[in-house]
Amino acid sequence: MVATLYIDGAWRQASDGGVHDVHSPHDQSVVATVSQATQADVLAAITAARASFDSGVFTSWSFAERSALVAKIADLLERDLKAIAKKESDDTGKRIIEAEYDIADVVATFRHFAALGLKQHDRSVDVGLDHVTSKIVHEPLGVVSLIGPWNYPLLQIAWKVAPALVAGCSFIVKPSELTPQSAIALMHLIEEAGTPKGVANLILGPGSVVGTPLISDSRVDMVSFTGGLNTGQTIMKAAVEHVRRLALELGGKNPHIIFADADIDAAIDNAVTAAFLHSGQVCSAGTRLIVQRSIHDKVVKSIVRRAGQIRLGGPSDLTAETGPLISKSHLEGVSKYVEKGVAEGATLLVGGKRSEDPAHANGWYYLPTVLDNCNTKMFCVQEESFGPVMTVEVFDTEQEAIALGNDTVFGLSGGVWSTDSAKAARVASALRHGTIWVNDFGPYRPQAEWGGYKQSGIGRELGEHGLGEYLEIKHIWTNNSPSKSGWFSDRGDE
Ligand code: TXE
Repeated sequence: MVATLYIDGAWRQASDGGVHDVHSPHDQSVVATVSQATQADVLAAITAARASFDSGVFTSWSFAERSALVAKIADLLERDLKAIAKKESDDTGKRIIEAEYDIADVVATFRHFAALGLKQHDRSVDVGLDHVTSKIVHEPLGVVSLIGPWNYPLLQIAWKVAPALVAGCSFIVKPSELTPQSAIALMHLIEEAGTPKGVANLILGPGSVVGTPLISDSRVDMVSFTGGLNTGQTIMKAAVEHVRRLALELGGKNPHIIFADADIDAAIDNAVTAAFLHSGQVCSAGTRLIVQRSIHDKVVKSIVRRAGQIRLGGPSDLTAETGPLISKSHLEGVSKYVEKGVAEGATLLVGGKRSEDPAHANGWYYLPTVLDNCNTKMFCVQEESFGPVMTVEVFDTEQEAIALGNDTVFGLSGGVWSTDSAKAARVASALRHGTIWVNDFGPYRPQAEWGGYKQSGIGRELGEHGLGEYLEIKHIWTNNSPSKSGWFSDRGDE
């Protein structure tokens, strides 16, 4: 019996007994078999979450008590870090060491929110009247659907689960159907830590089957989603009827600007990492290189050489530097994207095809690819490939660099390299993206907000705002010396 759905404090099989095999992107072997929920299971999970929220079983806990719970989950995650990383590596095909870094980030996320929950969030407002006490208080938002992607499966879910718990929400988590194992492991720890029954629920299955109730049921107060733009738009449409609150992280097409006065060696090295880390399956990947014309040839030549040297390999290949793409359909999508780029005039300098290494024959390996001579009218510059594909554009002036960096519907992140700190600061300020790195690319910390401008999303995760997404704000006005308002005349019984 496969019972990997967690509903109302119990591990259950799907109501129709349905299961789903998870395949390794490295060699297509079956790495796990998990339950595949039905819509009836989703409705049961929503019912459990709603009942637990409305009962007050968790909302009655203080922030400090819920913080202690989240800190305990962090301890348990730390205890099981290697085992969870192995599951995540199996599901995603990423190297074990990378998966271990990711789970360490999950622990840090839980610790951040546990600490944040201890801060005083409520405040008094001076309304200018001695007899009035005015207080702003924060309350749990309600029942939330938490839907995650496959690229950083547990981390993206942790950014939602940890603040939801600290806030006192009840929730239904749905990881990507491609990478469910680490979410199952997390739910076991949430249970072990002593979370009240019905607060945390886990649903597994494809969005096309289990997604609809999660995003449209009237009992769900908010959907927090990380994934593709199209799915985000579907979720927004579903939110209209009940004016449901949303938190969306929808990816990006992130400019990485290198000025001629940059520390070129460091910039090149970071540009390679920014574009090809996790084979480009990173929402903040620096896949749009925007380089000053005078250094274009030098920078691109070096990046092409470095890209051609990147070693691909599976989870246990100790020489590997990055892994496969997540699925066959994603590999096909990336291949078509590159073909389209070449057809619209880009120059293919390296990669542009599947790995021909026999060791990769059964996996979804795509070579690191550089497309030169690109411009903002091109599909390959405007659309996200979510694969190892760097496009190159050139600029002459600072204003041109800024204009190029902002010529996108997305706004998640960007980078700027220059030794002129005033210029770098001007560019950082002018770029309309949620995170800007100056002379760096990629690092983040759970203490700092993360999220997008424009079509990269709505709201922020992490930082302090990342908790605020799961809280309602209430103003309580108390008149300590009641008197008549005197607005309307009292004319007696006339
Ligand atoms: O995402 P989907 P996919 C981008 C990236 C990628 C593209 C598509 O460009 O190529 O999105 O990836 C669930 N109702 N990012 O197809 O489909 C789904 O089951 C409710 C960016 O994998 O959006 C999964 O759990 N849920 C990104 C989650 O949504 C639905 C990370 C994401 O899947 C649903 C991943 C529905 N109707 C991809 N349809 C980032 N921002 O980091 C699907 N889902």
